[in-house]
Amino acid sequence: MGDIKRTGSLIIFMMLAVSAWCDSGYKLWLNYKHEENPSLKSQYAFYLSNVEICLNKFKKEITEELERAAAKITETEVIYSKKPSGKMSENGIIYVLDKELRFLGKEGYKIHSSIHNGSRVLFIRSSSDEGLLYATYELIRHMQCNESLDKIDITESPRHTIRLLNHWDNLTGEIERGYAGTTLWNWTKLPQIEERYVDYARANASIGINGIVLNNVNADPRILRRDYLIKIAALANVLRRYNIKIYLSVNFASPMKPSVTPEKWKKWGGIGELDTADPMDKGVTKWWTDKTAEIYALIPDFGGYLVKANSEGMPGPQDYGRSHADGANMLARALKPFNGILMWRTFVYNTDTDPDRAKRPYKEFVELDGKFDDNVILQVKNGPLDFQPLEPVQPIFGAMPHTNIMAELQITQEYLGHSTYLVYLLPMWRHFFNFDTYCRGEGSSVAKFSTGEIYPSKISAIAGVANTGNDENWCGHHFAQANWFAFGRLAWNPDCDDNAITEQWIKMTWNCGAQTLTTIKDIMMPTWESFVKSQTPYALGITCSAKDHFAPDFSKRANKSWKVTSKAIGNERSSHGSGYVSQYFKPNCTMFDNIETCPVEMLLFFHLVDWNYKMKSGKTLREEFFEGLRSNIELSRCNIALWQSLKEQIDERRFDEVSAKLEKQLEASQEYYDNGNRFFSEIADIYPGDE
Ligand code: GCW
Repeated sequence: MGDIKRTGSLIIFMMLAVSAWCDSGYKLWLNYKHEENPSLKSQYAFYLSNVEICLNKFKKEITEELERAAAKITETEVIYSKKPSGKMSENGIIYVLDKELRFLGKEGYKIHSSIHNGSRVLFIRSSSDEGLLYATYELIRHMQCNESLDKIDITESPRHTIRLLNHWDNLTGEIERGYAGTTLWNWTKLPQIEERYVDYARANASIGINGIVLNNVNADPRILRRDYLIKIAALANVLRRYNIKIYLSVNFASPMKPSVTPEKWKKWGGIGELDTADPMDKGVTKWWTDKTAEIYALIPDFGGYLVKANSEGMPGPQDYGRSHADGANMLARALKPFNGILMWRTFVYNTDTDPDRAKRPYKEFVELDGKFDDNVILQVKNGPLDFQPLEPVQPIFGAMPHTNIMAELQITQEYLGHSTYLVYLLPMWRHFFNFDTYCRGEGSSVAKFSTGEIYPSKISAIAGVANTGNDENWCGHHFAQANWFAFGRLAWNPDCDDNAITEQWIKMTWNCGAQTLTTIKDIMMPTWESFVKSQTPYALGITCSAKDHFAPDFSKRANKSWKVTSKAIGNERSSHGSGYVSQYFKPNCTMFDNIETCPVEMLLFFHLVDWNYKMKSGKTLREEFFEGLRSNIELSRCNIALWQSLKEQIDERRFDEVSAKLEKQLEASQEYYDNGNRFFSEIADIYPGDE
């Protein structure tokens, strides 16, 4: 008997040890864990022992999620109340569809506890099924974060109506700028469904994402072929269960016969029968109308199209002497009868437009204000260049009052160290959202603009370029999961509290221990600023290699992306230079124009500055600049030590994997520094430049 007991305990011990070691990060922030605090554990169990869920279209998903959470957090089963609605006589949770809450919008909800018939009841109310789904994740989040439910009183509604992830996944499997394996979409097996799709949908729903663009903006026309559409429809059936719509990136030349596709687009070909993709051609219009109807017949809640046109070699209306508006409206009209939207990217930088690349998107698009149909949204990258570690806000935000505009942020770390560096992007996005555009006078922040507070008639939407792949932990780096999480939470509400988001992520992903919380926050918070100082000091511009956007290549970028001589460094975009500053509203244009009032972190984006320029710190630019270049090395070292201090608090596998990443990051930081330091001290000092 004793032996059996011992063997049993040994097996349990081994299972626990293996599961502790085996935490692969697959569960992300939905990593439900046993609640350590006995009084909270029994409180949660108490509520979960009497749950009444009204009929709604997500009832199955809500039930399953509550059960999954209960099994781990409280280690109990959810018990469902048999009483009819509102008649509950013991502690419990009641889900109510409540039309009075319509003012919270289609996805808003309320969670509040109250004494009801003498019992403590948690009411989850929404005027919509969607709200009940989102509220469930909020409720579970509270449990994961060790918060009491007894006095809970939350009212929420999303500030962007459309909250998207954009996948840059190719049909061939690889992901453009993806650093976490290959695509999640198994095109060979689809329409067969994999469990991973459900987990992907759950993760997104838990942070409020309600749409995904499935494929790369460098779009392969084959995505619109019927065989692919059938596969996509199967995927849509899974995602719909979590309130997620599918959108597709489409290639403007899709209607063309492959044999007539011009040489420059040969890479793609077309999938149609036409000799042209001219948006004014009747055959082209009909092709898109028919194709769109075919999609909606298969996927009735299809979201719409995303288009990259006349950019980096992609076909577009300008190839036929037509404007962006002509191209966008033609597609928007095909989508209109089905309430679909057309997202048209403003990421263009044709050299003929202006010698200063930063000026090009604004120059091409702002003059088209008012010319786009009402279901067209321009998708605008946060900065004027290209997802650099730091750029000023793209001046198109606020400058097109008669056009729908949405921001495109990048979650995947294309220019921010791929999945080798731990860089937490929330502070970068905060910088973006807080910027005051002054488009309607003071207080016209990007957050207000983006959420439709400034132009309320506009569609409010936001997109983040996804950092997911088929790596077991989804994002390549366990800490890159934080960027996916933070993006979703900001898309839901760009004014939410940064500290709260960060703490939630840490508690949900790792554990609620005080040491874990403070140490991980200390690790994450300075990472973006440090990265900027080392790789894009004072918003200088691109410093990495053109090949991979990772390795350092200061010398190749010098005097192409930015200027440097032995006397000065930067970009002259003031009124004495390219005049880019004039694209901003007053007083931003004058603030950026004057070297003394230009925000220091943006100094080299706007000005060519003498190396001996006195900075606010009292040091010269040269001194500060060189110090900054070292910053990633110092932070990497410090973060290695901080992480090591958590050895006892973190499960073994994830601990080791993060340790290995941090070591790699240190090596990469050293290499970057050496390249920059060598270039600036040995070359720039004697560099003649062109002055
Ligand atoms: O920065 C560039 C990237 C391309 C990307 C492009 C874009 C999808 O290097 O890989 O293409 O931006 O945003 O269209």
